Amino acid sequence: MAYQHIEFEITDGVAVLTLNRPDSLNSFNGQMHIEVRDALKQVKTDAAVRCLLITGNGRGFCAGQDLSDRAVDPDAAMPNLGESIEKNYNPMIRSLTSLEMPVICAVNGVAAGAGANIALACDIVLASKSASFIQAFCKIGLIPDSGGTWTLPRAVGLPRAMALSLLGDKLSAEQAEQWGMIWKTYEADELKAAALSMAKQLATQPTQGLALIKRALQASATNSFDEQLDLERDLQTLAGQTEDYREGVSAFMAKRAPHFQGK
Ligand code: T3D
Repeated sequence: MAYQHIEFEITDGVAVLTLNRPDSLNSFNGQMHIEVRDALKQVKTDAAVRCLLITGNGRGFCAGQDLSDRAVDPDAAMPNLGESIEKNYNPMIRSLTSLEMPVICAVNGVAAGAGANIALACDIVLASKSASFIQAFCKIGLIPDSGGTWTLPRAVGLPRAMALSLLGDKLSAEQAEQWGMIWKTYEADELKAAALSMAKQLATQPTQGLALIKRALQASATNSFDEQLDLERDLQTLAGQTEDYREGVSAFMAKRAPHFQGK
């Protein structure tokens, strides 16, 4: 598929998906959803891809839904937002969280509405010091979606999640870093290189093991301690059967660098 609103390339085991509607701060229209869906399918099915990096072009990361696609004319029928979420946003978020590889988000500028929560659905969130996060939904009468009502309280605690969601205030990336909502901030001109370097490094690691770590940590949100112990046993069984585990131990014993193949 030829892309109009995203850029997508795969190099050295890393897929880089760049949102590319900078004039509207990379907000999502229907075509962009189709393109992101297509790219995520490639990431999932191409065995050569071992890490995904998502970022945006221009001064914003993503301003959520393109509001110019939403009817506000009093004579027009109201859009069914539930349908939009069911068809577009939820499958995208589920694709990201279930990808069996690390997903890095490099937030290059403002991340508002669904844009903020797409970032929070990624495994490691890096941001430019000039970036910000806005749960903008309340300003237009909506509720946080794209998983935000689940990820945000877990990332920052209920009191902060509640205030961010009810007030719609801008949270600076540096404050988000201090709160532990994201991993790290960088100077604006260093962000993309740092994110790519991290992605390339992760793409050389035991991909299946990393995917199992991701699965275990995600499950911890709803499991009891006992259930989590059982899950660790089961996932460690799987991890212990990978070629990369064998290689990791062999390399350690031989005092050489490991060469992981993601198998
Ligand atoms: O509808 C469904 O399917 C349900 C799902 C909903 C998910 C959602 O994401 S709902 C939330 C939608 N997003 C927002 O409410 C955020 C709207 N944007 C803003 O509040 C502000 O743009 C920002 C705080 C993000 C940034 O402000 P600022 O002052 O830095 O930039 P700006 O001037 O407002 O925006 C720059 C341009 O981008 C501007 O266009 P122009 O005037 O230069 O031609 C602006 O209209 C455009 N833009 C920004 N966000 C959107 C947008 N155009 C369409 N849709 C947007 N979401």
